[in-house]
Order: sequence, then C-alpha cells, then structure tokens
Amino acid sequence: MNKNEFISIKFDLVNGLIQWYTRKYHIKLSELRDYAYDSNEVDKLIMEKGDYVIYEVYEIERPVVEGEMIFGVTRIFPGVIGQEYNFTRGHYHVNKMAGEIYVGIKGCGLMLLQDLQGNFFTEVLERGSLIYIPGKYAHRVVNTCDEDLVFLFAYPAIAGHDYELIKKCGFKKVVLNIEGKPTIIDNPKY
Ligand code: M6P
Ligand code: ZN
Repeated sequence: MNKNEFISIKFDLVNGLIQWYTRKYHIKLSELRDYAYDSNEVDKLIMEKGDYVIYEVYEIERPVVEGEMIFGVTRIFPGVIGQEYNFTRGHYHVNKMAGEIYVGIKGCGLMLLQDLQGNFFTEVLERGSLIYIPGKYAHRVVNTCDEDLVFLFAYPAIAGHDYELIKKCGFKKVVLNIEGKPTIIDNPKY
C-alpha cells in the first residue's frame, strides 16, 4: 500500500481502536477550564486527583488543501467535572462551507450543535448513530454514560477549528448530571 495515495487500515468496530494514525493527542482537565460550566470544579478536581485526560484523538492527518479529508477516532472517558459530564471543547469551522461526519462506535452521549444565529440542537450520539453536521454549526460531544464514548469523524482538511467564541461564551446549554440523569440546562455564561 502506498500511504501517499491510498489509506486502507483496520478498525476495530467493537472497541473503536484504529490500527494506524499519524497523530495522537489528548486534552486534559486543565485545558477545559475555560470551557467548563464551573471552572472552580476544575481547580478542585485537579487538587484532588491531579490533571487527568478527559479525551483523546487519533487522527489521520492530510495536507490542508481542497479535496483532502482529515479523519480519525475520538475517545471521551466517562466522568463528571462537578455536575457536568465530560465533554469536548467544541468548535466552529473557520470555513463555514466545511461540514463534518460523526459515526458513533461505542458508548453513548449527546452532540450539542449551535449556529451563530443562536439556534441550538442536541442529537443522541451512540453506537450506530450517523450525524452530518453542516459547516455553520459549532459542535461539542458530551459523554453521558459510564463507559468510553468513541466515535469516528471525518471533515474537509480546509475546515479549520475556531475555538474563540466557544471559549468565551460556551454553548447555549450545558449537560449536567442531576440526580443521576443527564439534564440539559441553560448556560448562564452564554
Ligand atoms: C472530533 C473532531 C476533531 C476535534 C475533536 C475534539 O474528533 O471534530 O476535529 O478536534 O473532535 O474536539 P475539540 O477539538 O472541539 O476539542
Ligand atoms: Zn469539527
């Protein structure tokens, strides 16, 4: 196989393990401080348990040119930050023409979607879910179950990630564990 042209790899559909990737990175609790519903809970948890990994991404990088696609697997570990379920930072695409596809492999959770006009939606993301996100929607994934939430993603290489607005105001709603149940409430910071 010529890795410059074709990429054909094994993917364990049960456990969500990818055999080959070009980049692996993780996001730790401290990196979610600006994104969390309650940043005091982030500080408290770091004091108690140290700065642990919330999610990891296995990515197949491609040149950032039109026509190329970046794809891979994200694994969000289960847990809460205070009452808030573990989540990805979430981002808008810089290129609003660039959509994204998610396929749920393992576990269960919610995808939060919002556009710049303030429209907000949630979609269930679990094994077997296929979600297409049009380019104008910011997207975040929240793990609401007590196992790893694993999903495949693919997006145009020219999409670009824009975190600024989300860092500043967050999503319109947050997903909290209230009496053991995922509960969607308004985000006071939005
Ligand atoms: C998915 C994809 C990636 C993204 C990752 C983590 O795997 O959408 O592009 O980077 O989730 O999400 P975020 O970058 O918002 O923390
Ligand atoms: Zn994206």
